[in-house]
Formats: sequence, C-alpha cells, structure tokens
Amino acid sequence: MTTTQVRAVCPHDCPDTCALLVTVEDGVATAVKGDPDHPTTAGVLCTKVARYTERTYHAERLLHPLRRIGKKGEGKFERISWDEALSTIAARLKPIAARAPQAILPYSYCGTMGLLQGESMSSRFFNKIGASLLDRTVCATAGATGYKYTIGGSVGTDMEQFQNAKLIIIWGGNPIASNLHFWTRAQEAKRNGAKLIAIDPYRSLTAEKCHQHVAPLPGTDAALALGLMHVLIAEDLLDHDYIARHTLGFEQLKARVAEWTPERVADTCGITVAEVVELARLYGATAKAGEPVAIRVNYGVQRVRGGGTAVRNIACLPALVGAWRHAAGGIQLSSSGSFPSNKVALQRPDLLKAMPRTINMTTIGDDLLRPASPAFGPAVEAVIVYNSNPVAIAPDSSKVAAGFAREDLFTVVLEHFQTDTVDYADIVLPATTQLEHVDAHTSFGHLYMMANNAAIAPLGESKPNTEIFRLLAAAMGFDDPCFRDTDDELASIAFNTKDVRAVHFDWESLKLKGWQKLNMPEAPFAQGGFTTPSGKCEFYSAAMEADGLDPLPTYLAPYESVASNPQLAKKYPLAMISPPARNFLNSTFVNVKSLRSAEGEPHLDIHPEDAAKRGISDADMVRIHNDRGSFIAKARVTDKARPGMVVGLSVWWKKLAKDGKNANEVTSQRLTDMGRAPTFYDTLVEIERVVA
Ligand SMILES: Nc1nc2c(c(=O)[nH]1)N[C@H]1C(S)=C(S)[C@@H](COP(=O)(O)OP(=O)(O)OC[C@H]3O[C@@H](n4cnc5c(=O)[nH]c(N)nc54)[C@H](O)[C@@H]3O)O[C@H]1N2
Ligand SMILES: Nc1nc2c(c(=O)[nH]1)N[C@H]1C(S)=C(S)[C@@H](COP(=O)(O)OP(=O)(O)OC[C@H]3O[C@@H](n4cnc5c(=O)[nH]c(N)nc54)[C@H](O)[C@@H]3O)O[C@H]1N2
Ligand code: SF4
Ligand SMILES: [Mo]
Repeated sequence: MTTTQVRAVCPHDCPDTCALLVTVEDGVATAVKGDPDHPTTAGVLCTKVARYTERTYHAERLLHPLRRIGKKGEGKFERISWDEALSTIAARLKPIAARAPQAILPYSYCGTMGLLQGESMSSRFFNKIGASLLDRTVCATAGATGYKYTIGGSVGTDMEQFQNAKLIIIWGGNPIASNLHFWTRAQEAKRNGAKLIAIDPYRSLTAEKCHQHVAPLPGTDAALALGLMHVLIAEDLLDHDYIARHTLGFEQLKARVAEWTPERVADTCGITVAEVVELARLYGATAKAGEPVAIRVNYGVQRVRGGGTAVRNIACLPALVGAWRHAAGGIQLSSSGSFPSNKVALQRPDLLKAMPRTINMTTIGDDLLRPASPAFGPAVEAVIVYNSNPVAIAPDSSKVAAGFAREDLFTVVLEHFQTDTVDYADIVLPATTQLEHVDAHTSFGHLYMMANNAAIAPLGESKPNTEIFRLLAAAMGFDDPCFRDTDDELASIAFNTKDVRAVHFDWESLKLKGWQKLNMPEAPFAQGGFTTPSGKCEFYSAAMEADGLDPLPTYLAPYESVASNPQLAKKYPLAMISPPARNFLNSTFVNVKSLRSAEGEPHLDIHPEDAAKRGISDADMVRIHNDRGSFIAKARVTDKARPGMVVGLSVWWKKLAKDGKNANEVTSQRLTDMGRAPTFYDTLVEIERVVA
C-alpha cells in the first residue's frame, strides 16, 4: 500500500481557512486532519471538515452530467455524456449570446472560497459573452462598506494577536460555531486574565461562555455604539493624542453623540442604562490603563436595514480610545482586504466589449420574474449556477423558487449534490470537491496565502469548475488563449507580487509549503495610515455625504420591528433571526447524515413568555409566518432567545424539512443602508402551534 500526505486547504466560507493534511492510501483519501504546524489551524478542525471524507465519498455525489426529464423542481434526471451536455448548453446559449448577451446570468457565491474554482475561468467565460454581471452581496457587503468609509479596506487586528488582549468584545458573532480558531485565542486571553463580553440578542453557544452577555434587540447595535461613544466622550475616557493625530471629525462626532444619552440608547436597544454605561466604562478605562482592548465584530449586526451603519459606528470605537496603538487592540471585521489577490489577471474584465448591467444576487427572487423593460433590460433567459444554492439561501424563497420554475428559463447547475437548486436545472454538471482539484486561497480571518493540492483523482466524471468553463468556452467557439490556461498557470498569477505584502509569493514553493504569511505590520494602524481618503479614521466621512448618506455615525431602525413599524407588528409581533447552525456551513453539509443528526430537525427557539402567550409548549410543532410565506419547525422553549424575538438556526435544505420549506420563506428582499446587502435578520413574524 502507498500512503501519502497531501497539503490542502479548507475551501468553505469560514474565516478560519484551515490548513489541511489529507492522508491518501492507494488513491483513496482516508483522513483529513488539521495541519499542526499552521499557526491558526494548530492541528484542529471543526466537526464538519474533520469528517470531510464522508462528504467527498457520499453515496449521493453527482458523478455524471444529467438532463432533466421531470417538471422543474421535481428533481428527475437522466444521465447524459459530457459531449451531449456541452453541446446542448452551447446550442442554447449561442443564440441568446448573439441577440441579448445580458439575458445570460451567472449565479455563484462561496461554496468554495478558492481563487481558481471561484471566479477565474468562469468570469473570463461570462466576460467574453458579455453576460450580466452579478453583484455578490449576499453576505458581507453592508459591513465591508461601512468599515471602508471609516477605516479604509477590510484590514484590522491580526487574529494571532487576540490572546494578548485584556478585553474582548464579541459583537454579533458566534465563533464557537463559525470562527472556532478565533475562539481558541479568545479562551487563551481569558486564561491570561482577559474579560470576554458577547453582544447578541441570542444567548448563543459563545454568549453562554463569555463573562458577560448584553442582549440588545436585533438591529439596534448602531444605537448601542452611539451610546458607548456618548459615555466615552462625556467621561473623558479618550486618547486625545491619537484622536488629534489620526482621526477626522471629532468635534462633529461629539455634537452628534451628545444626542444619544444612555437612557435613549437603553430604550432603543431594550437593555438597561447600567449595561450601556458600564460597558463604555470598562472599554474606556481598560484602554486608558494602557491595556489592549479588542473587538471582533461579525455578521450578526449586518443583516438588517442599518447593517452598514452598525459596523461603521462600531469601527469608530478603537480610534477614540487609542486601541490601535497595540497589536492586540483595535477591531477585526475581516482580513480579506489584506490580500493583494490578482483578480484582474484571473478574471480578465478586459474581455468585456461593453459594460453590461449588474444584477444583485440578493434580489434574484424578483429579478428572475422581471419582464424585459428599458430600465431592467432583457428578461433573464439563462442562468448558470455554481458554488451556490440560491433556492435554499436567497431571501423571499417562494419567489426564488417561482423564478427558477419558469418553463422558458434555461438553467445549468454545477454541483456536488442534488441540492434544492439542482432540482430546477435543465442540465446538471458534476463538479469536483477540494480533495480533487487545485486551488489558491486567501482568508477572511487570518493573514496566510494558502495552496490546495489535489489529493485524489476526480470521482466519476466530475470536473473542476475551471475545466468545465474551459470546455464550455471551447463549445461556444471562444479561441482566446486565456481559455487554455491551466490551473497551475492560474494559481501562479493568483497574487500580485508587485505588492509588498506578497513579494515573496511563488506558487511552486507555496504548493510545497502549503501556506505563507503576508508581509504586514503587527499593529496596522498604530501610527495611523488608514486607507480612507483623508488617511485618517473618519468619524466624519465626505465620501458618505457624496453617496447620499449621513456623514456622521447615526442610527437607522430596522424595516420590521415593533418600534419602527407598529402597524406591521400588530400582525407579526416577533423578530426572527436565522443565524448559522454549528453543524452546517450555510446549506452545505445538510445532506451529510451524521451532521444533520447532530442538528436534529429545524428548530425555533422562543422565550417562555412568548410561548405561553401562544399556548406553545416545548417540542410542539409551530408554523412561523408573515405576508411572504411560512415554514414549520419544532419549538424549543428557552430563555436563550430574549423576549420579543425567535431564532431559527439555518440554512436547512428545503427538501430535507418535513414541509419542504426553510427560514427563507419569511425573509425579505429589502436591502441594507449601504452595500446593497440582504436583511435576513430584519423580519417580523407570528408563530402558531400546528395542530396535528
Ligand atoms: N458552523 C458554521 N460556520 C459558519 C457558517 C455556518 O453556516 N456554519 N457560515 C459562515 C458564513 S458564510 C458566515 S458569513 C459567518 C457568519 O459568522 P458570524 O457572524 O459569527 O455568524 P454567527 O456565528 O451566526 O453569529 C452571528 C450571531 O449574531 C447574532 N445576531 C443576530 N442578529 C443580531 C443583531 O442584530 N445584533 C447582534 N449584536 N447580534 C445579532 C446571532 O444570534 C448569532 O449568534 O460564519 C461562517 N462560518
Ligand atoms: N436565512 C438565512 N439565509 C442565509 C444566511 C443566514 O444567516 N440566514 N446566510 C447567508 C450567507 S452569510 C451566505 S454567505 C449565503 C451562502 O450561500 P451559498 O454561497 O449559496 O452557500 P451554500 O448554501 O453553502 O451553497 C454552496 C454550494 O456550492 C457547492 N460547491 C462547493 N464547492 C463547489 C465547487 O468547487 N464547485 C461547484 N460547482 N460547487 C461547489 C456546495 O455543494 C453547495 O451546495 O447564505 C445566506 N443565506
Ligand atoms: S469550516 Fe472553518 S473551522 Fe472548519 S475546517 Fe473549514 S476553515 Fe476550519
Ligand atoms: Mo456568509
């Protein structure tokens, strides 16, 4: 028997981007382990990826191209050859490409975070066609935009520093589920005497293990940050020297936050005045004592109308107290902006002959149903889906499903499994998993460039996305040399070596080593150097004003809440959030039995008071509904959910739920204040017991 160990990378949409060691015995992957030498992975994987071979060798892997033989949505297919699949697709796309190329739409997100199997050959293909561009907003653009206005790009505190902080505020994140290796560092900080505080309307696994848990109403974090700034300024818990040198607009900020008294903030957030004042005092006094104070802000604060503003306001805090002076102080939203990845070379926007329209992936529900019009352009006639499962993950799901059910829509899906979206495909193309293909990776949690080697041969007739788009380009008759680049050639241009952060990048050596840290200063903003227009941390942002936004920190109430929409709240009084379940990764892994069993079935956590009002007992089946739709889940009566809100951990495959529905039946397509992002956690519902 020959046994080898192959260096690989976890491809999932998780900030940890773990370094993997794959054991291969006679061509079969038998174990996937965390690389003990990689500083953030440290030999540990989450339960999902520790069982990766179960997913790769799953009996239901798609191994051959398929053609639909049933109705759309029914999921009935027959096997066809690659030749037939490719020629069918080219025959359907060619006339559309000649007549109205923008009627062709790619739909993809982060099923893999790889630079190659994500947007490289695929973008070249769609750029050559002149297809509609896709605005990839479904996750991170609200916060990224708010952060950009304030700090510059997505650069912040290095994850490898958090263990040295004396106070860590985990704001709108549940790292035990979704950022495990950060949690390891937070625990180390705790052992070193740090205080951990969670800000989350739900007593998540993480909130449960912090020293303190502050539970504001969903969507009110921007107000809480204004209240903290109010107290910091009123009690002079400030770093005046840092403010003078490295910030812009302090006097205007001071006037603005004067309006946000702790009383007003407590009322807006549904918490006590003491919680506001004490949190500010602890943050300001710890910083004043010269100790590092750090904030990990995550996606929980962003999925509401004011999600961009929330991140913007929170991102002002470190500069006020001079937290950036320490490597272990400051704030981390995402490290993605630290990577000089070479998107222009990989994606080749120069292949576009004209600038096409852009379609927002968040509003796919409406956009697939939109007729041609001068404002919209041509109706969508063909959609090619890869690295995403829109029928399960996009908001206002009944509209998404209705769009994909259109008889006149030609749909191609590249997938590993027969997901909810695959059920609507005309042609299904089997894709390889990370163990079967090559890729280069950035991270949005740490600062390492990463290389994924193929550990095993592709299963069945599956192919990498890159190869599928090469073959589709050939079938369309595209003969540009860029469609012949191999995966190794693509990987070798993945990072821009003219950038000081990646001057040492070399694909051949990265493949051998597996990972390499970027050249970055330990404390990125100790001496200022923000990448905003002024080079300062912008409390006042002229760019926001030019974009029609309030140039100062402000508060925007949710679209749907008792305070902001009492009329709607009469019918639908409960706020619903649907954050990630620990054993799934978005809708990935829901079909892996051991992981699904760990989650059980779709649940809804509801506070005892709210349950009692509705005659709901623990383990009752309940129907969650509003004007957009409904779904069924099993009630868990628990004070983990604060009164007035309910929690449905997500994202379930619809077809694996009893009623064939999931939480996105009730979420809306309304967009955030900035970044054009979804408002999944800005949803009012009513709940009733289902009588069996
Ligand atoms: N196991 C697992 N890991 C994942 C994922 C997964 O599905 N499963 N998904 C990955 C992806 S794509 C992403 S984007 C990240 C998400 O990463 P995180 O943002 O850390 O997501 P969660 O772990 O759900 O943490 C969000 C927390 O915010 C809380 N929350 C909801 N609304 C509000 C609010 O208005 N204010 C505040 N303060 N908190 C609120 C929720 O209760 C939840 O506990 O995780 C990634 N990692
Ligand atoms: N209600 C609610 N909805 C949400 C969220 C929420 O918190 N609540 N979270 C939102 C967030 S943060 C995100 S990021 C989105 C995520 O939405 P998506 O990015 O669509 O993520 P997944 O649901 O994991 O689907 C990814 C699919 O890509 C496939 N895939 C993986 N690797 C490859 C590959 O190499 N090739 C091909 N062809 N396919 C591959 C997987 O099999 C999987 O089916 O969901 C959003 N939806
Ligand atoms: S999902 Fe996250 S924690 Fe799990 S192996 Fe992948 S990168 Fe690591
Ligand atoms: Mo996400």
